[in-house]
Amino acid sequence: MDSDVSSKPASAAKAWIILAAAVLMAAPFVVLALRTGEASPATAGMAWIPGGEFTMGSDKADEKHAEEAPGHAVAVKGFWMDITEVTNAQFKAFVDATGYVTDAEKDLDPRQFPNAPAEMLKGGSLLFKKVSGVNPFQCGGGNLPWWNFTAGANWQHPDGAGSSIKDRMNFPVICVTYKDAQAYAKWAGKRLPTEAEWEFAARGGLKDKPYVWGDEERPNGKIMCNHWQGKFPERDSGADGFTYVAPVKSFPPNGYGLYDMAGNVWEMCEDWYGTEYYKVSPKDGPTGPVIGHDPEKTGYGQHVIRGGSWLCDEGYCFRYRATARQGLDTLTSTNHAGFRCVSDQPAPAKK
Ligand SMILES: [Ca+2]
Ligand SMILES: [Ca+2]
Repeated sequence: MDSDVSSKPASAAKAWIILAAAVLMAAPFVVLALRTGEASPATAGMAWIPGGEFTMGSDKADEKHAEEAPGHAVAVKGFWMDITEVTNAQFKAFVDATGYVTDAEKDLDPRQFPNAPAEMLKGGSLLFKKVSGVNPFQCGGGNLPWWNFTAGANWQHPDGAGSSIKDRMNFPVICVTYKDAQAYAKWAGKRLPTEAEWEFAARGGLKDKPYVWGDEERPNGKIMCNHWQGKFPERDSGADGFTYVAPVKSFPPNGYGLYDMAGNVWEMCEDWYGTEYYKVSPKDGPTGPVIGHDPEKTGYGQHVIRGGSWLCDEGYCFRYRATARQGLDTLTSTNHAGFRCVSDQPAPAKK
């Protein structure tokens, strides 16, 4: 009995000593991490993007990519950015913690869409399917035959009902909408990047380069991102190693340590999409047009997506370039668009 009584304070004291020793041992590493500007827990998996002035967009844009012109001076403040696209594992953690249900998992309200056929009101996403004998340049607007609304396709079942992400936890989450991306960002204590922040970060410290890695599309013959090789939308040779979404970090990072800023999946930005916005954009911290309504395409507006995807070929899309931009219908989820987040946590201490 005596030994029991005396051992309790003794073991408690021992535990405290071990704890204190652990804290003391860890302290130098914490101090070192702060000094060298490494991420704190709030910025784990993120890189500090220092901010600065740059030329956003390009004066060299051809008529197929006129929305990238004109090149114009923009300044952004420093911020943290996820080094990868948000993965299925990360998105699952959010859903597990909150019970969040994505847009693609919900049926639409027929009162809200009285003219839509019943099959279009089921929850689902747009999935890409190869099509033969089509000239993509002759397609446009709502007539893109390689997109198929697939009921039952959502982030957990990205190839449709019965498919699974079990073996794709390090792939970017897809089949989510802008609203889903915003909800994730809020839960994570982060936000979506503005389009200007995204482009500044994508350039990785390089100046006026067409690609996020430099001047040449294939330096020394090497394909630098996950995109489409071959005749779109018919045949993808997969010369880059992938004919679908790739796991994040499958290609080298840019100058800021960010992966897949070109290709893999398009990345949603906070801004509404405006094809003419660069003509009127302010210089300091632009946040996009007030209304991104594009009546040619949709009545519901579009948000900016950046970086291109595994579906971008060299001839038709060609949007795995630093200045490329596109709009995505705000209510639409697809299997070529995801997102990454940024954070306004304090800048790392100077070395
Ligand atoms: Ca590919
Ligand atoms: Ca990407």
